[in-house]
Amino acid sequence: MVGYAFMGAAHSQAWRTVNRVFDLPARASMVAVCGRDGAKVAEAARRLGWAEAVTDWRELIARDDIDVIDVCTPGDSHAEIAIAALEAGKHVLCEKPLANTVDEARAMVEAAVKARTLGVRSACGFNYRRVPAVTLMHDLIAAGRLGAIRHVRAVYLQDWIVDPSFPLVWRLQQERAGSGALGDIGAHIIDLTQFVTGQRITGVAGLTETFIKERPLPESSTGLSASAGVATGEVTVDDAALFIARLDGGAVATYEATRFATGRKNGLRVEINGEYGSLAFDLERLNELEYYDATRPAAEQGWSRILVTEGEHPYFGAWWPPGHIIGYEHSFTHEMRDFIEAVATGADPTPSFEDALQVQLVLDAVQKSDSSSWVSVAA
Ligand code: SOE
Repeated sequence: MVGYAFMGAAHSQAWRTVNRVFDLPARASMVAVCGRDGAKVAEAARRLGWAEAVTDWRELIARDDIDVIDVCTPGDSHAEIAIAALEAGKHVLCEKPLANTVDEARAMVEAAVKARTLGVRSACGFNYRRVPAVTLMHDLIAAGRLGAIRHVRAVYLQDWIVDPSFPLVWRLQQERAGSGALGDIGAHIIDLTQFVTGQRITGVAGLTETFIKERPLPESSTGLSASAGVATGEVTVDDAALFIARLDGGAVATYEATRFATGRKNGLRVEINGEYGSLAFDLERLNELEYYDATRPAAEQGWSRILVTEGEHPYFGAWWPPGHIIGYEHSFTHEMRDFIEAVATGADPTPSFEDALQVQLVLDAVQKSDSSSWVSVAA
């Protein structure tokens, strides 16, 4: 694994757990973790359960005892690491968004396509697909339970940078992160809604906003927390991004991704309205799926809450008895489960780099459309 901050910790938890919960055709062994600071990465290896710590990712891809490279670094190094790893014959799991630009994402797809012909696999880590309630949402829609999809309504709301004195961490720097709320959390709802509906976004009209244009430079930072220094710097990404979209199956959609939704910590909500009913998911209640079945007699219609913890539900059979709920980290365990199974059986894991490139194209389209078709209202 390359990188060991927030996503590195989440992935490590999943690698530690996956073979203890799921019966799989191969076992993950946590050979080595890489980070630039020798002392810090050694401490992270001990804490997260990696046998060794190294400071140059090239060392990892040169080793014969490593089959998989898990890329958990900021977006500016995804392309270089993933492409080199694929060329060295390593299977690659890369955090989202796939890259910082469409060009980088295209180069990654090219490497992935070449590697695939040699049996070398790759996937992008859109973990929320693997929340059982989200997978169930996908399965119900694929089974035709909603009929034609009319509306997709998706929001991803956070508030961790509302305070203007919160430092300018890498997620707020365009050269490191590519974009702001748009790529970091907007990418999740783009992937999730396209996954559950089976439809792809064909066009968008969007707007982005950066509310706080200058922030103190960080003195230190880990994950989403940081301490501020005295000097300041320019915020070069969006704080919020909103867009409308059309999907190729005829649905229309609204999306909102923001880090300024005061009081909303990690509020990912999606509602799908179809011909025969609706489904709704809220990450803050991730064991539940809301279902409105409009095919029932009028007198019996109403929203129902499915507690997605039955053995019959996606992934759940391997966990606990019904009603014994799971959380955020389990989505990563499921991601590793599916990745290991695909790699070990010679199949292509999903979402592929091609799927992730398509998300990148949507992000790019939103940025390009930003305010370009804006119509001012007369005073
Ligand atoms: C920060 O906004 C973040 O950690 C994202 O980078 C993750 O992808 C998301 O799952 C939670 O929020």
